[in-house]
Amino acid sequence: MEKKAVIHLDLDYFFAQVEERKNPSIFGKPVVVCVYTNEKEQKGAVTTANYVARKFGVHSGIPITQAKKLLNGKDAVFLPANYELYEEISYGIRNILFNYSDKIEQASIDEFYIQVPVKEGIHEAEKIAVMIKNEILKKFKLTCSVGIGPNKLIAKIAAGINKPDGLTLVKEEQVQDFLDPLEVDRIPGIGKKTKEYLQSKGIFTIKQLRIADFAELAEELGKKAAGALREAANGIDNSPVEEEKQKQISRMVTITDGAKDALELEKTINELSREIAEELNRVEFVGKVVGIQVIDKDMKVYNRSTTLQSPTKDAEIIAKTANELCKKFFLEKPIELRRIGVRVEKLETIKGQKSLANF
Ligand code: TTP
Ligand code: MG
Repeated sequence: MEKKAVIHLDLDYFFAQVEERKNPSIFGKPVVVCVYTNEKEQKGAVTTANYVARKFGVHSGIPITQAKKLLNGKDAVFLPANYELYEEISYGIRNILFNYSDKIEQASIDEFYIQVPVKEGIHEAEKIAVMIKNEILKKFKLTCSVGIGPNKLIAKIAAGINKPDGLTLVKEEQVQDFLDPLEVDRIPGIGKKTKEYLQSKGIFTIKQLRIADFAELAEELGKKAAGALREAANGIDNSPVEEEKQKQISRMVTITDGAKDALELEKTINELSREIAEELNRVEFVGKVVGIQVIDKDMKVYNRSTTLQSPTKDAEIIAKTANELCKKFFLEKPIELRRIGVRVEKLETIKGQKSLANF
């Protein structure tokens, strides 16, 4: 059987880090990203805070009023959450990952599992993780933390060990030594309540959980929950990386200074469209939506798309549609372009389409 490793990737203080990149002058200050329920009274909750703010006790979920008290006189910056931007970046990161593996599971807006084949050993996965980290840093100027392990559980726990900008590799034979000294709430799913319950039984570390009296735990937590805890404490996790069906094919390039005029841009778009059409042909898909992604010099991301009359894999149709979108975009927003991408979405198999046509 082919050997595999799992990489878990989690962006560091995601919303707040994006805000720091967008506005470098706030770097170094406590930054708190908020969702306001009442704009006037500035009430609501903290979505996340950067590490400077966390030092003062601010974290996800606390009321904004409490964060303001904790950061009183600290020159803190409170910003409203800009979900559209975070979604765009999340989408861009997901696209990067598809260059390294087609087995990707997105677990949240800033967390991904990536399954990679390793023939020679898990160090191959480490190399891939380093390349991914570098590419995310280069394209989005964002750091993330990655964990590499024989399964999803170990990869996820490992990713949380050295934040921010961490990389933690756990080989199969190291799993138990890695887990044993950790506190029980490193296991995903163990929240405050379970932690307190376990502590009341004298169970603080994963090792203590591993050797605890299972019958006693099962009696109080239920057999299923206790069984899950025991498996986790032993580093066992057989859940697969839930591969999503490929929803889109996209290509993107950085625009150098020489390629700023419309004609050069058109050539670039034609080339990207040709590459996408080749890929569509290879995987035998057609797509109904053609989109462009435009990133400006400040990293701001814009997406525009059009639904076609019928699905296509034709380079010329893709190019024509993308060029029209692009012209329209620049008329409406004359930005300084850094990167341009073309994508085809709402993919369906050619076979499926044929049978539909036959029907
Ligand atoms: P997390 O990855 O949990 O947190 P984070 O990226 O801010 O920090 P860390 O470095 O510890 O990974 O969540 C990702 C984003 O999801 C976070 O930036 C904001 C949002 N979020 C909320 O809106 N509410 C919440 O309660 C949590 C936990 C996160
Ligand atoms: Mg995160």
